[in-house]
Amino acid sequence: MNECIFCKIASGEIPTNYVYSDENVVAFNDLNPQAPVHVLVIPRQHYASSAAVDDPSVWSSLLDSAVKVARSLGLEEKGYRMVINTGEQGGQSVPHLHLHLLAGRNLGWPPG
Ligand code: DGP
Repeated sequence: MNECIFCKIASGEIPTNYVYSDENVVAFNDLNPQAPVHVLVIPRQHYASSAAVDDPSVWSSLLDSAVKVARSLGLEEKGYRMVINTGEQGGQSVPHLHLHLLAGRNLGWPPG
């Protein structure tokens, strides 16, 4: 966990411009954006993935924060997508729970 890149972003060890932050969550722009808006929302506490979450309040703070970010960026009218990749087949590459908030173009469905 000491080597977790998202823990370092959440703690401030890696300086990052937060789009949003509170006591439970930080949000910041994805390094490799897949849409004009691509924000990652993460809990400050380390969970390796969605499968590791054992406290329902993690979901309320994560989702509530993501909606706040969407509102603050004015995304409600045209819409947005929230994605949580989990595990190998889910396409997760960083083992710290994170929610992708994507917007700014028509997003295809189904995902690849
Ligand atoms: P996933 O594939 O769902 O685990 O998404 C991980 C995302 O994290 C991917 O879109 C790239 C992004 N990412 C990885 N390392 C960093 C980083 O150091 N800073 C930022 N801002 N984003 C990162």
